[in-house]
Amino acid sequence: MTESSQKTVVSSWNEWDPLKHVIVGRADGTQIQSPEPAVQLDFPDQGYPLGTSGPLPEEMEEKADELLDNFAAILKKRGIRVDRPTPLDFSQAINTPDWSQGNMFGCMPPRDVLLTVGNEILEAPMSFRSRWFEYLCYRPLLEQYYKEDTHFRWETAPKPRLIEQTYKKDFWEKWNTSSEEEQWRITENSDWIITETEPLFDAADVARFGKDLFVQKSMVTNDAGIEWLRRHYPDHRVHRVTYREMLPWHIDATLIPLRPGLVLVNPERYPLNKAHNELFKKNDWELVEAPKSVRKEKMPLCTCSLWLNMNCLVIDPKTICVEALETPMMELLYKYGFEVIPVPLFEVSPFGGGLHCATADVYREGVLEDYFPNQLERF
Ligand code: ABU
Repeated sequence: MTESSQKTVVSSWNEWDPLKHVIVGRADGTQIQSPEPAVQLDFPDQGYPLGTSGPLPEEMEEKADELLDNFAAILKKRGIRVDRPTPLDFSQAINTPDWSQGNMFGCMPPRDVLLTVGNEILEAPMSFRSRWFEYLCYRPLLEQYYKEDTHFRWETAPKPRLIEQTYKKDFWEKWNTSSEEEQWRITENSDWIITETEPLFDAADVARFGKDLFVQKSMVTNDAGIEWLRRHYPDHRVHRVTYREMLPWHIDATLIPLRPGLVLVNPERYPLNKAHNELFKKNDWELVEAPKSVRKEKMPLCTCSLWLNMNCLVIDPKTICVEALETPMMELLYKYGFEVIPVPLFEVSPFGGGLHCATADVYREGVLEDYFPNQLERF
């Protein structure tokens, strides 16, 4: 059967079951967002100092789209059905009754917006005003899946107000004038920009391990958001996790499940709760530390870290996509018996991430399983 003749099935319980259908993002029209409370973008050497906004340069966008098309072609060649979002005009200003925002962001990282758990795809709230309408890029696909798979549960989390009270007043001023010691103190208390006024989370702060979901509290995910997920998935165990990382956003360069019993961890971002590693060990999981990236410098206009070398896409428990120049990561994975598919994607990073970020699962063949039968109390 060719990938395009596959029947539409929405189902994915974890990050490693055989991938059959996926969404790959697009770089088209991505913007440096105009000022908003959730984020501070300051690229003075690249033409976008603090307070300025506008499109990423055309030649960067062309290259990123070429790489994303190539990634989609690699997946299709493996028999995986690939769909693509429909970009909006991200340069347009947007309004809700509560606020106005000068422009939007883009639709390169579907992983940030769409959370697939079983036969459900959930549209995440998002805490950036510039990303409030990003779900619209995926609506044509979700509408299609809804018609074609009668078991598909299409869900959206409560749309947040993102009003003044959603954000801590003067957070950035305090952060920018704090000593490094003080910044680590803020980090260890997870005292980030967003308040607990309303539930907020990005889908990319969730790592899926069957019955267990690890959800990171971060710059874009608050405790109210984690509690919302806990109530929304009553048959799952939702673990709130934090790591020693300044200004964290998204768990997928920190904790990457590779297959049952094997998880890739970031050696610099250790968990702040010791129950985290205890739970893995109590259930015979091996935690393997990621090597550093071969890159010494990030791409211009990039808000992601160099740890995107960890941001791999698992195709099945024996096969994995890794960024094409990241040979130390490939060598590590060879040692664990993986077939590695090298995929060039570094130039896509300014558009919102790496291989995992650039995708969202629609269908992985597999069922809900319990990989952590030995639980800890209060975690
Ligand atoms: N969206 C993944 C970004 C994580 C990181 O920059 O480390």
